[in-house]
Amino acid sequence: MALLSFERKYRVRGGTLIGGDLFDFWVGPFYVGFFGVTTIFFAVLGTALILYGAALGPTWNPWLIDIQPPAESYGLALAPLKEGGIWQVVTMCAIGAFTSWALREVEISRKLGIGLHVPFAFGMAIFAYVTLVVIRPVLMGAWHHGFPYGIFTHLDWVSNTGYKYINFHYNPAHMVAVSFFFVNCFALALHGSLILSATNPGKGEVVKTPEHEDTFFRDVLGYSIGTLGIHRLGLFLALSAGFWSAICIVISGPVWSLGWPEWWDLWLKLPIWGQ
Ligand code: 07D
Ligand code: 07D
Repeated sequence: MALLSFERKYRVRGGTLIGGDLFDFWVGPFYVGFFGVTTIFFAVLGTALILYGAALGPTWNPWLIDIQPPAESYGLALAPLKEGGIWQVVTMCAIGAFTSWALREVEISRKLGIGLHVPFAFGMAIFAYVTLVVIRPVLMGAWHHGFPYGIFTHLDWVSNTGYKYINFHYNPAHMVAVSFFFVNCFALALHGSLILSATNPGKGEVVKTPEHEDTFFRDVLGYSIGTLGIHRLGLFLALSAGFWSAICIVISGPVWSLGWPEWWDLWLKLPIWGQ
């Protein structure tokens, strides 16, 4: 079926979460919906505030523009716009825009009658972001602990926060998260190359079936996870990377405030070494 006739069949009203038919229409290829409108609202307001913050700052160099969170003395209170308040409103706008985008994905999935896997997956990225700028700062008692919005300054934050815990590599949840990121790359390399090897043949050759793909892995490893299974595994690996990232940062401070190398001293404190 040509893409356009397929789209015509599925471009029907319904499936919205809020607002009924009010924004249930398309503009060109884009579904609008209530959450499309709220996404645009928050994204435009947030960007305008970043531009305002940039105008107050010393540079228009896009790499160096920097919107800092409030000083620690403001705790969990609202700060004046020019003293971290911009960061606070930008954070609200970012959460508003990301959540609206996820809910727009839910509405589109409902219209198509497909699962909610895509919004769920994006939800994990939102969870990691909210952990960095809301959950951990709240647990530590000050918005100050959120990361600044700037291409280079957010790198400074990651580095400084890492060194506060002496060697962030010793954070066990960071180890799990990093390993998941690495295995994602490994899995995508295997999956992408396998699919291309079977479905993008040389001139004059026929496209091969999934049986060929399964057989390749059975011959190599004795087992093939299968066509559906590989996507389940891929989603699990990707969500795990984001999940363990959120865990590794939320425990840094609220749960463990010493250097991460010291955490491993628990080994020496195990009762089996008892005096
Ligand atoms: C490829 C999907 C497309 C997304 C892209 C990002 C913006 C920001 C903002 C002008 C993989 C678009 C970027 C809209 C413009 C202004 C003010 C996803 C893809 C292309 N980071 N980070 C980058 C964000 C955090 C870290 C690049 C966002 C944490 C390190 C880009 C967030 C920590 C490095 C960027 C966020 C952290 C980067 C490329 C939010 C831990 C790099 C991103 C909302 C997670 C790399 C100069 C990329 C770099 C980089 C954006 C959060 C660490 C600017 C939007 C606080 C160590 N980050 N980041 O490709 O080159 O992602 O930096 O949480 O080395 Mg970051
Ligand atoms: C937060 C992004 C959310 C994005 C959203 C969407 C837009 C729209 C529009 C494109 C989570 C944004 C969308 C803006 C764009 C258009 C049109 C993703 C988020 C909602 N580390 N480390 C991690 C490694 C070191 C440190 C995570 C490796 C050092 C700290 C990951 C190494 C020290 C923190 C990771 C390494 C250190 C982390 C990041 C190697 C510094 C965190 C991934 C090889 C001296 C952060 C939740 C992530 C974290 C984090 C990997 C080294 C410190 C596991 C591979 C030793 C302080 N590090 N790290 O979280 O866990 O993605 O954040 O050396 O806070 Mg680390």
